[in-house]
Amino acid sequence: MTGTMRPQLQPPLTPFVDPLPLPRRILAGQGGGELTVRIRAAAHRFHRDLPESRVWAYEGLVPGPTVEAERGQPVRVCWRNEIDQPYPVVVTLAPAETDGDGVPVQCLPGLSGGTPDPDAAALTGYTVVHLHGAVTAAPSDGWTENVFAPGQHAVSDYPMDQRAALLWYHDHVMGVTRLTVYAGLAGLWIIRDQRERELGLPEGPPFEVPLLVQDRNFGQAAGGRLTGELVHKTDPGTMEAFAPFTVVNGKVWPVHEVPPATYRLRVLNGSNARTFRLVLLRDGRPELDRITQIGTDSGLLPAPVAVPADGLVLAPPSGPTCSWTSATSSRAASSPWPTPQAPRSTATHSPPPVPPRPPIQASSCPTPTSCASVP
Ligand SMILES: [Cu+2]
Repeated sequence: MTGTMRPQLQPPLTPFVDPLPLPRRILAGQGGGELTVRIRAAAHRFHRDLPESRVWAYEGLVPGPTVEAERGQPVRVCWRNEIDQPYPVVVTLAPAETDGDGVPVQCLPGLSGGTPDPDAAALTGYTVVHLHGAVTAAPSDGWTENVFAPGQHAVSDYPMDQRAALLWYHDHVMGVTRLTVYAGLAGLWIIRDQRERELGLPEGPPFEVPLLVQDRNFGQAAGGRLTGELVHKTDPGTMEAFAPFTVVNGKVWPVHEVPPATYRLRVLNGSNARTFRLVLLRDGRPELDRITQIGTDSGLLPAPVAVPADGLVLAPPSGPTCSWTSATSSRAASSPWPTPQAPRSTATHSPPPVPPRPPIQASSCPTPTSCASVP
């Protein structure tokens, strides 16, 4: 058993030290429903104590900007493929399913004796974008073979003729979607409508909080130090990666301090395979009476329902919405590691919320005649 395959009983990264990032917003209506999203190679820091990781990401951001659209107002997106760097993730198959102590090697940092997959390293940045959950005509639906190369772009028309919901957009290339989404190609998309607005739910920051939950793994140097290089590791018995670090809005185990209020959490599990069970805790104990599920993948539920006593199960990819009345600070995601001490309550003297960043102005798209043809 090598050092890298020893079970890690303490998290190798300190939880709850990075502030929860709120994804940048694009209000589609501000640009007349036309916008351009660049698909780029970039650097991203997943945790305070990690070096920067190389990623492929929409606008170079992990997660990509959240597009906010209105029912009945079509959106045209010009997806520009500007990827100019090699595939940023080390893909590997570890030689064993478990280490000498019975711990799945997938749940350990580093390569666990696996060698880098040369086929993954050779990915050239072909892309296609699928808006998951949208009612979309075939030419704009991001089918897996409708790829376009670096230097090309594709235009997609989204009618937005469906009820309010939380969707997400992600890469969808045939056979390698798990790898390209893992590299960072994912972002949220919110549809709003009048019916939902009549309910008076929180809309936008600070009381509507999008949470894109994913699991990620990182390389490990000889001394055990994490390198920041993204690692996608499977083992001989499992086709999918179950990575050990829970990443929310691009940060490992972030923390979000909030003043007492009612919050709307828009949660989406964008992992390849991992299922999460979300529980609202105070001092390590569930607080079921202060959180209610009001929505699911395709929009609002007919009526609010209580969150189950053992938590809200979130299979990938799925996106329930919860309304949460807060009297203290929140933790954005659970971790596979022992839970550290709960923070002290900040119920009545919380700092004011960080002012939200201004939304990105939607920019116009090239005329369709100048665009790559999408079969
Ligand atoms: Cu999808």
